[in-house]
Amino acid sequence: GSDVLILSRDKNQKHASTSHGSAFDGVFSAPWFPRRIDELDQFANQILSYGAELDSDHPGFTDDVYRKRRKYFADIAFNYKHGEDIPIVDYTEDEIKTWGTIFTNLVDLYPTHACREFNRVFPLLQEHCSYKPDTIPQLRDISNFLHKTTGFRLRPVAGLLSSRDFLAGLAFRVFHATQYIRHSSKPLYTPEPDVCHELIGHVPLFADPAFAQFSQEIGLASLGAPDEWIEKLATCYWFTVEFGICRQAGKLKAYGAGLLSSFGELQYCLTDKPQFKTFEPSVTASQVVPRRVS
Ligand code: NLE
Ligand code: FE2
Repeated sequence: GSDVLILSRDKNQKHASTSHGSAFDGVFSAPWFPRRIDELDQFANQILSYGAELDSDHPGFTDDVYRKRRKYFADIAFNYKHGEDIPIVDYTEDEIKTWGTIFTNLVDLYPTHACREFNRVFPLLQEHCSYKPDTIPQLRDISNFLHKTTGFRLRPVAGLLSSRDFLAGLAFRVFHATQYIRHSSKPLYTPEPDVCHELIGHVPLFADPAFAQFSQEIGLASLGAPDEWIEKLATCYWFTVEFGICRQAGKLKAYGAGLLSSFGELQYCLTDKPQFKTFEPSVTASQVVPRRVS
């Protein structure tokens, strides 16, 4: 299973020591990384920014109701421990309306714009997981669905994680997901992840066995890796899982979650305006990311 990684461990130390066998008879020092799935709990208090601290250019910056709401979601995630049921949230009418706008616009584009794997899973989510315009599905239900399908699980996250922590989650088939929704003034595009991005953009492909495997492998490669490698893996992740486009039956199709959850981007990405580059891990890894929001 993916819950436990069996390696020698040296607890409570920033750098874990891993003894190597004959060829290298010394102690190799690597950055600390979780060996067990419940050690992911430690990431909760080392997030880069907390949910309620919005930048001044955020559409919800001057909206007190929205800020309170963000704080509420951040607290849920902050207090969450591995193995607990993810708390069920009562979304407000306003929030459901935002979800509905996004959902309705996107479903019309999927037959022509989304990759085949996405289109295969999406109807299952509509059928079994309340994917519809008037309900925001609960992370708890989706996590259970994914766990039965590919062993992936969701874990609520209070803010931005470092790339290192985020990728380490994937090694255990854990996807850190936000639970709040974007501000209602800008439904069709947000630069930061929200519940729509996670559930509509990411979840369908985490239910695909090959994609789930690929995602876990990026995570495994990250464990204990030096910072420069983390940066490269995160960049590969960005240009595939987040913004990847593939060719199927001679046509370009989106499979990146950042495209699949944004009406504006999904339309734009298959026009002749964006610059397309072939995925070559060693080259892509060094590509400059214009703006990164994890
Ligand atoms: N642009 C995406 C959306 O509007 O859903 C979110 C991208 C998060 C990396
Ligand atoms: Fe994402």
